[in-house]
Amino acid sequence: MTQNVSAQDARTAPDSNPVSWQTQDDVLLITINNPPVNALGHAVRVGLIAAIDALEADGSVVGAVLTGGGRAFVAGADITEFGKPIAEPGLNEVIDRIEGASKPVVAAVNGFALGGGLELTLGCHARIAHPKARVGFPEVHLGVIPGAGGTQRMPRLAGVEIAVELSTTGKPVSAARALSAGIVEAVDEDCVAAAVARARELAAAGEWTRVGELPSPNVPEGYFEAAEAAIVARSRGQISPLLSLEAVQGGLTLPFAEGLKLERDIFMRGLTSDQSKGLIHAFFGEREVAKIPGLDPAAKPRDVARAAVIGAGTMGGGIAMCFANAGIPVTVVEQTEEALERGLGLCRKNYENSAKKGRMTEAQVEERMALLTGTTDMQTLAEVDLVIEAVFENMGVKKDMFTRLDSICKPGCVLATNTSTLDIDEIASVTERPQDVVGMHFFSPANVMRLLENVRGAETADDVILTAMATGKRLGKVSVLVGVCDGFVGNRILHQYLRWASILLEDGCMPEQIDRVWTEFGMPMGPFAMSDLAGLDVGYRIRQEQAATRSGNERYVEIGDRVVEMGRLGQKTGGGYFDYIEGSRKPVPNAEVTALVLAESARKGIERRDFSDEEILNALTDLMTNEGAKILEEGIAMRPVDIDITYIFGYGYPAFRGGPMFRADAEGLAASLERIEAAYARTGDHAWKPSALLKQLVAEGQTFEQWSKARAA
Ligand code: 3H9
Repeated sequence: MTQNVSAQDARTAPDSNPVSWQTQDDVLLITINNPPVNALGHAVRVGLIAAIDALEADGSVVGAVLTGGGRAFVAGADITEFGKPIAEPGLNEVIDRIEGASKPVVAAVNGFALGGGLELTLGCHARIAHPKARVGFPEVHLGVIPGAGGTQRMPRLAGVEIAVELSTTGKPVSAARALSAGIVEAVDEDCVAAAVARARELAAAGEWTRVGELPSPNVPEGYFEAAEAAIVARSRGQISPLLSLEAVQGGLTLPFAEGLKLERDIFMRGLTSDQSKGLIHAFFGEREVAKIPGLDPAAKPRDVARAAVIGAGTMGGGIAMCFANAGIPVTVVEQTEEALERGLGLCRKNYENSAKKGRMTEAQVEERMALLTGTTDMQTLAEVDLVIEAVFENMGVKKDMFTRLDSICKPGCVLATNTSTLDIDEIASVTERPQDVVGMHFFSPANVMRLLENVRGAETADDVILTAMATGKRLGKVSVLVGVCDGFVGNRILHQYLRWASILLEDGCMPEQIDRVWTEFGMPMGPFAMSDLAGLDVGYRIRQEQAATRSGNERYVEIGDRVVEMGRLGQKTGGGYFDYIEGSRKPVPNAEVTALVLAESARKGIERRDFSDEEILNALTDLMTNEGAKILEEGIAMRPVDIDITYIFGYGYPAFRGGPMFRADAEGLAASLERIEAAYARTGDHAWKPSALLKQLVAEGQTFEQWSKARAA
């Protein structure tokens, strides 16, 4: 017997058939088929209720197995339904029906069971996972908490520690870990067959566990205080992890039904928060940036079976590791054997450190190293499908390199540059194939940072753009496509607020105040600690080179140069703007730097004044808004969401604020423009020249998002 929900549910018969069931002798096999990830949308919930009705009605079956079609069990609630009125039945009602069924229901967790998907398994009477399954509560990443009993059932089933870990970090765990934690009772390659057998066993025994009826576990004294302190320390102002903790803790002393009510209230607090709106924007934005409007629909990414990276420095080595990590053979080219040995040695050291920390096995270290081939012979590049140049940031050097690549690489090979500032079109102009040239700007450390800024030149072919985007995906990156300008999207905006942070120093602030404001906002570090981490000498050298041509009209702050001349180059020399106590990355104010800041203001005859934290935050974020708007009006970024995702994944911008453009919309563009215009009138500085787009949007009463949607329509 095979049936589908649409044929039989009276409440609202959906058009599609996302839940089907069939008998396997005396067990009903219920399958959720709602591609791509089996989210628990309304039709699925209706279908599940109908399936349980069928289980109850069919006297020939003794129990049921619940599984997912495709690669997912269930990825959770349907996030597109968030914020809309809930169409009955809700997920709690579905889980309640399963848990209260008169016959046992066993979950065969065939793939990822996330959020509501994991909660659905907790309503079942036993869980058996495929070895590749992953389970977790990622709700915190959307600004909410598990809202269908997860914070109440998980502690009862597997204990408070794992419930708190899953629901406050949002990180999924493997089937093996789920087994050892007691979340699933077995792991089996054929989890469906094992679940069928288990359902029969439970039916024969005539008893099974309803997790909601288990007693609350005991918790060691002081556990929640310690957990709260740890969450506050790592979540940088994000509230959802604390909300999850509150739900777990609150439920322990309540009857189960009361615990569910508490969880629901806290879930709604999360869902109606601004943070949740920002996080949901970031979730969909991460996926939207992969979609490139306007490309030839027939264009397909080119095959990349073998890649090469030129330069085995920190950047080149990191990029090469990204390829090895993705299982793609990669050739690393250097000028000398020594440089090659040093570079590959660093890659090995990096992998071995990961192995020491238990993040990979020794065998995996060797597997990855085997994918990295070093050479000093450029001719070997004739065989590769994609080359990424990561040599010294100098136009002459890059042009020379691209001339050589043009003569060596096979037709159709993608020629990419990792430049962070230089004009891709000028680089492409030295080749006979500018259509094959593209920017692939990795962020340091390249093997860690998620962002990949792909840069489209004037002549870059559509299939080359798609190759850069697809390669980014294979490397596990979030790729954003941008256009050519100085600094592209990320560093162009960064330059504006770093420069202004220095001006604020001269006008009355100290590095520690500005950095504190920025970290309290949710950034991982302030502008000065970030400069110290990157090293102050590179910027210094560039500024020295630019000195002769610098416009006298641009305000130039010399504090950074003086810090370097004191021998303070940043963390690598033990200090820069700040001191760093050995073994710690925590910045500590330095008395000499404080004196230097005061002396520089005095030397320029500036009367220092106090700045409120709000003034500092407004200055830095208004500059981001204004520069972001200029980037949009020039077409360098296609959509505001491209800027948001660039900042979240490349610069650690707090995802709960949705990104700089999303936040600007939420805070109100009119107020921001008013401050920008006032700053421009006061300073005349080009950074504050109001963006024409920003002025237009304020005049029309529109947001960036509305403008973007209207253009896409
Ligand atoms: C929850 O469960 C709340 C409950 O506790 C309580 C409720 C009362 N809904 O990421 P991909 C789309 S909260 C709707 O590229 P992958 C996604 O937008 C939920 N859509 O695939 C994309 O669409 P498009 C807790 C969803 O293989 C497409 O599916 N769960 C959902 O790289 C493919 O996605 C989560 O937070 C969804 N839940 O990764 C899990 N999930 O093609 C969120 C995905 O149009 N999901 N889509 O761009 C994920 O983490 C990943 O999608 C997953 C697959 C790991 C599952």
